[in-house]
Amino acid sequence: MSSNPHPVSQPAGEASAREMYTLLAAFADELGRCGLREACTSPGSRCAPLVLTFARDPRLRCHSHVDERCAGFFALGLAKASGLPVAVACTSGTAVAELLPAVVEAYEARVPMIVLSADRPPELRENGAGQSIDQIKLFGDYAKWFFEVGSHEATPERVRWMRGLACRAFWTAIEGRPGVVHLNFPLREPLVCDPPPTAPAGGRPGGAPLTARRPPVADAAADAHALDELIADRRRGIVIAGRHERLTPLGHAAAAFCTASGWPLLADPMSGARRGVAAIAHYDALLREQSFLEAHRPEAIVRIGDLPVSKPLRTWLADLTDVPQIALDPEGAWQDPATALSHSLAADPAATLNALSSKPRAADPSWLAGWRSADERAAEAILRVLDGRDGNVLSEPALALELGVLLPDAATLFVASSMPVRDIETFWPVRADPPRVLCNRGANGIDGTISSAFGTAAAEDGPVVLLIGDVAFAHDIGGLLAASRLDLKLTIVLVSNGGGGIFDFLPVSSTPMALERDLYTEHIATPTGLDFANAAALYGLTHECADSLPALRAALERALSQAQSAIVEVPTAGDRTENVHLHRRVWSAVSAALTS
Ligand SMILES: Cc1ncc(C[n+]2csc(CCOP(=O)(O)OP(=O)(O)O)c2C)c(N)n1
Ligand SMILES: [Mg+2]
Repeated sequence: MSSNPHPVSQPAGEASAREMYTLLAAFADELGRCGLREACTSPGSRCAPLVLTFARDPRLRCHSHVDERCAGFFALGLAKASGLPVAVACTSGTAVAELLPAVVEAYEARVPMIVLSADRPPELRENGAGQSIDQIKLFGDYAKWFFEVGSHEATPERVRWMRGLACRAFWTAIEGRPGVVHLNFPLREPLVCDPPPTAPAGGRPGGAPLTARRPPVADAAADAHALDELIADRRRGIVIAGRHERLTPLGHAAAAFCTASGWPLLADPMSGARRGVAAIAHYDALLREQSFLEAHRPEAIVRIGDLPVSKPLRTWLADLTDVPQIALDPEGAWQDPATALSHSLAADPAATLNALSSKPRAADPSWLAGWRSADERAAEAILRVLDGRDGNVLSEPALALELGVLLPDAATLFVASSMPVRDIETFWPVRADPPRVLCNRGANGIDGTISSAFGTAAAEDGPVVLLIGDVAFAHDIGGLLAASRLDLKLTIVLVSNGGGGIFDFLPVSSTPMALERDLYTEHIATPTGLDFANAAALYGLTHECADSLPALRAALERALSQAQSAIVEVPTAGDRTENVHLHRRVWSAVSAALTS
């Protein structure tokens, strides 16, 4: 050790451990100065210096996880909900690889995360030393930035460099197109240091970061002007709003712009914009009716957030290539599989729409009125179909609709991929101030959903409810451990429909090659056969079944008012195909209502 900040009498190993802990303490301290508030840890020996340093920093809340895959998805849910990067520290070997699915989702959904992997030092790599794999650039291009940190002496210069590294990691994760930064830390034994170094030196006075970074500031007036030039003479326009989980006032801005312009607002609940008088809730059903499409051709389309999930909406947009379609896409997400966009503006959507709302625009009142009247007819048709069923059966569409009515404004709904996210889009009503809706929709995986919802629960002040299918639930059943280990409160509404109900909508469910020996059920639908009450008992959640609307209302009320996490199981398993028929009856009823 060259610049010796410690007594010479200290054994070499102990001194090097002290230097390692000093550097890590500076790193964690600097992340805290930049604004990091949350970190996830997972166990191990090699990662102990990282994990203990983070856990000892008073500014950071550290959430301990047994399973790195759960830790990754928990961090993702927390980062989505808070809008801030979350750090995830793990040990060497396959532990790091367990983070891959969450890293992929964070890349696709543009969520900031900082992965800190412990590694063996170079002399213990590729030579049979235990628990050592090649961790260099393990996530490939799914990480925005990879850096091999190396091992260093804790000279004042290196402590300063370590602080600078923390700043760069934090700002890189959050700015531009947010995503994952991966830093790999070779850590040499001994891995403990008692007593550990206390206040790390070299921080700026007043708790300021070493390097404060200012992101580019959008010029909302100029962006609004650019958008206005493109849509100025178009009175029959439409705004399409898809997944936008950032903490921005986009929902209000889109609603205000559409109200002022007389433009219908086709908003997925994940956009936060299904609100206000211009919101059209049932576009998925409306756009299945050909005569409606022909009579409601827009002159311009403004797209914000990701593309909504609805297939009829996507098909419609793909067919409207001769209509100007303008995306407000500040993060360069390029949500355009049909190459239908005519313009993509790197403009902040909320600020741009707000700036434009104040400018009077010529509206065509009959345009919005036509959409609204169709939406009202669709809503009535849907209610007639759902009410016309046996009142004791709680269908999947009725459940989605009911959650849209029952959940308090302050709640957050985390929705799983598969039918939950689709049913919420199709049946969720327009509300004045709707609950926040989140979903792992970057890569459409059903993995890690319970963990992501618990991560969201760690960030939100209001109640958090998860709507999830039985296969997705089984996939991440270990995520339930967060309820007791982290003392978090989540209300899980579990749709128990005997496997992947989504596949019953697809040709694979009726093709002879899959029906032979019922290969379809065993290999595609994959019913789990689990008694979910046992899962609740094992992980310390309450469990009850709700098989009617009144039972659901009562069970939800109990679950939301208790301190413990809960599973409210909705068993619709009787016949998965009945769910398909019900959806088809809904779509036909809406078509009939539009054409009568
Ligand atoms: C990690 C991952 N594995 C597989 C899939 C393919 N997949 C899509 S939906 C689905 C079934 C989900 O079933 P469930 O959670 O019960 O929801 P339901 O279809 O019944 O609404 C599967 C396996 C996926 N999206 N992600
Ligand atoms: Mg299912």
